[in-house]
Amino acid sequence: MARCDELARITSTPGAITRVHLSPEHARVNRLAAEWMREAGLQTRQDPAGNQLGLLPAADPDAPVLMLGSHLDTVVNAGRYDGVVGVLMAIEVVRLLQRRGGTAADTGAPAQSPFEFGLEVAAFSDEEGARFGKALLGSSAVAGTWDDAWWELEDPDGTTLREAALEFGLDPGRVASAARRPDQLVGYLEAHIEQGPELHARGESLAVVSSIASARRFQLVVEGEARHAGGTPYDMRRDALLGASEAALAVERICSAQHHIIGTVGQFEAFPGAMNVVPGEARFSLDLRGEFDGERDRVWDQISRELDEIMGRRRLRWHTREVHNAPALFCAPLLQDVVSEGIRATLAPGSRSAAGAGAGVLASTRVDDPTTLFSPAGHDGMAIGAITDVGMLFMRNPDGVSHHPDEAVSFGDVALGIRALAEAVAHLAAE
Ligand code: HGY
Ligand code: MN
Ligand code: MN
Ligand code: MN
Repeated sequence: MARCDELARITSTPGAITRVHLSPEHARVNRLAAEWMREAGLQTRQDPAGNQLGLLPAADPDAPVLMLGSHLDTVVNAGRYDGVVGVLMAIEVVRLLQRRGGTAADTGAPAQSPFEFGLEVAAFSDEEGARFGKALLGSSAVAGTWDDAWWELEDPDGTTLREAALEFGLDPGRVASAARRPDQLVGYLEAHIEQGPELHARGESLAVVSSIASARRFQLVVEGEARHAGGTPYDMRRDALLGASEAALAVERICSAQHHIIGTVGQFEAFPGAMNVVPGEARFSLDLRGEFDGERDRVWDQISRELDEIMGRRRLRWHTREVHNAPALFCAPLLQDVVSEGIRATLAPGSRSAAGAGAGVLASTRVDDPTTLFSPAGHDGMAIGAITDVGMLFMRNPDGVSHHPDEAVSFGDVALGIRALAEAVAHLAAE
């Protein structure tokens, strides 16, 4: 956990944690992660998309690899475990498996995977999309789903993704070489804190993830007319901020009436932004998620119709630009199975790690039939799922606080998670 704290100190906002794509902080955490990967006997490289990778090859260097990892970038004013703890756990799992398989570098044997497949740790860049709006840039490059139109995406300072990549030392022309072929991967496993209250409420440590919510992100613009705040009677106003405010409340009303549909307005601005001017323009974001793409899209159509009604009634105009669209990801049954087996083996009464876990965890966690959760939070598996099977393990996150400095996870749950993930990999190898 000390390493989570060490990474948390690498931030562009002293006193808070903010580490966005292709920033100097991104370069520093990649270097640090690479150092820890090499300590664990991995061969490290940064790929042309800015992902930091660590490989433990199988005896057959052409064998496919099982990828394990998460992301090192953060949202603005983030917690210190989202993504980060999953990358560090992946390094520990690979270290543990070498020891178990007798192939640890310090045994004098060549550092190699004890299985027929290799093991590769991925520290993806830009899972959050905090800088350019489009999320999953790093994992999309590995999945071979990169879209060259993304190079023109701009950050709030007007820097394009291409300019930022060149400044970071990447060659945009080589991004396609980050892509893997499906036959090069056995699968992808990710451990992540649950970014919700379920496990905490159930008093359980670990869960299998069944699927990851589909996500669409929009930037919306409402156009009215800037007028004098004093001299303009209400019946002559076309107040863009009030139209956008009604729209944000409509998103909450419509989404909260659905199951597993979540809509959030996270960014909201009024222009010209003067105290004595009726806002002539408002801009706001919409993050819309659903367990199933079709349901999510139906709700987007419903929201769009409601915005037409609101803006029509207020004599306003609105338009939108979609900046991110990721379909729902359903975790592969086999990988759900091995993660379940990993939890069972870890928490089975009498197992060493169970003893360490303490009676509280044992009493509550359903060892025989581990809890399976839908993930309303997005993860890199949504991109990697384009080329290989995805499995995820959740660890309890007290109160479910995330994307906030109070984000937490217990050392005990992380220790159980490392063992469960290692058991899952061993189980996969035995399949
Ligand atoms: O936004 C999400 O759900 C994830 O944390 N990137
Ligand atoms: Mn996140
Ligand atoms: Mn995350
Ligand atoms: Mn099995």
